[in-house]
Amino acid sequence: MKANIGLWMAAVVAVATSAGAGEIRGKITLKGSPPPNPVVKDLSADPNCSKLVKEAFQIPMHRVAPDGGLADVFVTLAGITGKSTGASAKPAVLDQKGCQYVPYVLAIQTKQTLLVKNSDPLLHNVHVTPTAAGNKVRNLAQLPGGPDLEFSFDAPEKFVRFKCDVHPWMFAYVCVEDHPWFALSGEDGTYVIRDVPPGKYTLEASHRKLGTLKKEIEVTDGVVNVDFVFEVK
Ligand SMILES: [Cu+2]
Repeated sequence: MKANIGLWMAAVVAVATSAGAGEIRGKITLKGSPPPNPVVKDLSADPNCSKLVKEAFQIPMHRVAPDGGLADVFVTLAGITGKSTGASAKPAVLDQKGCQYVPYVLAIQTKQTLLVKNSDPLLHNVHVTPTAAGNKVRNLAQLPGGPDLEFSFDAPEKFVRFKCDVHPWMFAYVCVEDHPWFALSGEDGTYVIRDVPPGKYTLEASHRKLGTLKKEIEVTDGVVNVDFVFEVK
C-alpha cells in the first residue's frame, strides 16, 4: 500500500512538471545553393573498403530538402551550464558502416555515453579531436567484430570531430551540450525541443559549414515557434 501511494505521488508530480513546461519548434531553411557535396569514389586507401563498397557516396556536408529545409542544424539554448542529465541518459550510438560514419552529425549531453560501433568486416581507427578544455583527444583502433568503444565528454563543445585514420574520407561531428534542451533538425529541416522550463532564452542554431544564428525567445507553458533562415554567402 505504501508503495502504491508513492507511485501515485510520482504520477502527480510528473503531470505538474510537464504542464509547466513549454516546447520550442520550428523549421530551418537554407536560401541559395550550397557547393555540391564531395563525392567519395576512390576507396583504394583500403582495398577491404573497395571490396565492400561498390558505389560512390556523398559526404553530406549540406543536407537540403527540395523546399530548402536544412538538416543537421544543432538548435540549443545558449549559455546554460551544469544542467546535464547525460550521466543517466540512454547511450547515443555512432556506427561505422560501409566505410562511413552513420550518422554524420549527432548531438549528446556532457557525461552521456556515446557508443561507437563497428558494423564493418574490417578495421577502423576512431580518432576524436575535441578542442574544449576538459574534453580528451583519444585514438583507438577497432577490430571487425570488436566491442563497442565508449566515449563521453565533460565540456560542452559544438561539432567535435571524429575521424578514422585508416580511411581519410571518414568524418563525423558530435555536438555536446551541458543541458538536455537541444535538437538536431531532421531531413525536412524541422526540429522540436520539449520540456523547456518557462523563461527568456537565447536560442542558437548552428550548422557546421554555415555558422550560427541567434534569436531571443520567451518560453511559456505552450508551444513557441522559431524558424531560422541560413543563407549561402
Ligand atoms: Cu575507418
